[in-house]
Amino acid sequence: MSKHTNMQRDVLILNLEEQLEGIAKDQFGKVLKDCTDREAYYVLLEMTSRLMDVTELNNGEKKIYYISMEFLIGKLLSNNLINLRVYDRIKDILAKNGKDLAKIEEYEPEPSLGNGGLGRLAACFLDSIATLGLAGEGIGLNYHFGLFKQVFKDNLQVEEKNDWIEKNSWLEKTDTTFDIYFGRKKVVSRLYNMNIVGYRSGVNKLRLFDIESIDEKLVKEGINFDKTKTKNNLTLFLYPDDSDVAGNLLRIYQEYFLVSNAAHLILREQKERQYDLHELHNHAVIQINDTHPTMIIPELIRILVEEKAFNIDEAISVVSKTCAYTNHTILAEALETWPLEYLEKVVPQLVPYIKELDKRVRAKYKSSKVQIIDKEKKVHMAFIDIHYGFSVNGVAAIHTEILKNSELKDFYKIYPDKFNNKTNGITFRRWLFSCNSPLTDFISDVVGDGFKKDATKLEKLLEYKDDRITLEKLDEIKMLKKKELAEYIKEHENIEIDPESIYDIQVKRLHEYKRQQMNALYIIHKYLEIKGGKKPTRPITFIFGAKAAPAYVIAKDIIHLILVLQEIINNDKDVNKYIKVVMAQNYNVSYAEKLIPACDVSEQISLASKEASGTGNMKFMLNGAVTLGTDDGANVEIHELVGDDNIFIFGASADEVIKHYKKADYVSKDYYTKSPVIKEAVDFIISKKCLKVGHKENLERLYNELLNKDWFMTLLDLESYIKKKDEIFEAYEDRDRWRQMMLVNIAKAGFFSSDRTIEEYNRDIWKC
Ligand code: Z57
Repeated sequence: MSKHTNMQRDVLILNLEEQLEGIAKDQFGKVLKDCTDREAYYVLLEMTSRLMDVTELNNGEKKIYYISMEFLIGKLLSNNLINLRVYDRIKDILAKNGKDLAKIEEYEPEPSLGNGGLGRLAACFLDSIATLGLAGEGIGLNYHFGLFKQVFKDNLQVEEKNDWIEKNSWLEKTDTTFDIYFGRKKVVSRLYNMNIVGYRSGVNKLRLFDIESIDEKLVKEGINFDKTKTKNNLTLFLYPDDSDVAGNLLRIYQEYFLVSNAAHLILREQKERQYDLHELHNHAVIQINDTHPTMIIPELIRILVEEKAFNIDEAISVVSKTCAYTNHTILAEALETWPLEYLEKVVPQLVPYIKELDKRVRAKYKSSKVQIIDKEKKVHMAFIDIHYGFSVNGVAAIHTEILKNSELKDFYKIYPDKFNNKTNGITFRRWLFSCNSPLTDFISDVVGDGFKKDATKLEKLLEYKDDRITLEKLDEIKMLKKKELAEYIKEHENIEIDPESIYDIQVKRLHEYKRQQMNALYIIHKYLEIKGGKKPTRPITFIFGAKAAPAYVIAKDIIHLILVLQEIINNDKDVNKYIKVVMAQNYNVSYAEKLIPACDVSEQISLASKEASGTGNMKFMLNGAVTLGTDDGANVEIHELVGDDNIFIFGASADEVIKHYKKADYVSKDYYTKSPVIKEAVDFIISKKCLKVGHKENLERLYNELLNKDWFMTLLDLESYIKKKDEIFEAYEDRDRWRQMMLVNIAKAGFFSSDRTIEEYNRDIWKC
């Protein structure tokens, strides 16, 4: 950091209180004490922006461009204050003025720029890239209504637009605009910047592109709008699909708009720095986040050839050395394949280049399995990335192995050196320091605050594994967080829950492979047991949070079932003393920050082989929850780290599941007929009790799906799930043992810091 900015920063920080009063005076003509919480929020926004403006930009000879359709950044105020090292002082000044930072924060709208794990990962990565002082930026889109807001009506999910952008926000409008062409059709873009400040480090930029000609009035009812008016609708919404991508022209418009802007921005910067474009790979590395930004490859090649006088061989060579691809899923639905016809319609200028790339592959490799354009004239976007990028990475050890040995094995044979694993991580600044300050402070008291820069230092906690006082204190903090959550749920869902009950939490996008339906079947099983006179030792609160893609019918049926169970169980006097169900409305990053610190049992129950990594699993562990899960994604690595004694693993292995798929021998009905426990639970879905408060159509469809399809093998694992879950609830009663498990989980979570992940990306891929 230069002396100049350091000094400016010191001056600001020395006079924080005066500054805040000055801003309050300027903006509202009041002293801070008299400001409303909302006004105080704007004062803090301005203060934080000033501090960021005098923090040095991270710089370097080579820059990382993390291109992604999603950046699920969450609220930024607390995080920015933490990273700028003024959090405690601001808190004190506010307290002196009768204000509570937590209350003020409620007025910050949550940016709605991502669906789930992939978008949240991108946000954690930006935090770590900045923290490690790497020159890097995110490039994405500025969706006006982002992902929909979820409301429950009549036990169903209803989608509303999420109007998150305010005049006064973290977004800075810039003077940068580009002409973006779709064939001969032109759209003018506008760049907005957001500062991403590292923890005790410099700042980077998140670049969000928008269209100048946006028309918010196109949105009439809910989230419906005229899909054809590309010039006015392009950045209205984020596609609400997580993992399954609807084949839709507008999505291709959005993707091309993103990458064409990115290409312009990157090339402009090379020019400003007077770099030779033949050396692009020495000054820029582009990380392609899933296949969504794949068109950056043909787009860059096109520009180099048509505007920078490259010959095609040179262009392909330099672009291939610049681009790296991350795969986040093996679900076939999520691996984008666009009909060539669609691309011809939206981006005709790219098609000759895509055909050229395809031709070169064809000349070299005969196998039909590795061709970019298949027999049905569909373009396999991932195959462009693999042939014409220099790195392919998976997001957890088991996921990368599956890519190499089954899903992408034909490519692994051709390019063994391109494949590498980068197990996901999370930023501890948000998922510990900010959302759980009592735990953070306590850990600092016990082992010092070295873990704040080097997360592996959390392991020092292990020395206190048998220390009663430490273990009791951990439990106290958990109780505090459980009480806070109970209050929040009372206020927001109007449901009363007992902090003495076990909090069992499953929060993540709704998808059949994640198997929320299996959790629901367990709850039915418990309900029937209680009705039959078998009571659990201690009350249990089952908490869910999940949005379903609006077009994903079965996912919405599962939400319906959970809401129906919530109504039946919470209103049944025989039962609600022992179990309760909470379906949190509009689950998002801010809600996660309240749920995760309060969790006892972390539900990570995907069908083995299907969850590429998961990142919620890491956040729960870090906050002292114990995992109930399958050996899938990063659960496998959690399992290895904490050992058999500190995790509850059940169900078929990934190998077994893959075999079932290969042989196509899984018949769900067999499991239903053979097991009375399974039958009873499944039948309850269409029982009179459910039909009374629920909808026949939804419940019957779900019932039939489970019985006749069950593509993600719920019934295969249901019995072992019930058994393990009973076991984990039983284990909770050995309070000393449970506290030890909490401690071990926290102590071993250091590996999952996204700082570690980013160090690995930089060491193996980016080399900045
Ligand atoms: C998404 O959130 C993920 C994968 C996708 O292909 C799409 Br589209 C969206 C998730 C995976 O499902 C998680 O397992 C993973 O942890 C996350 O991406 C980040 O890698």
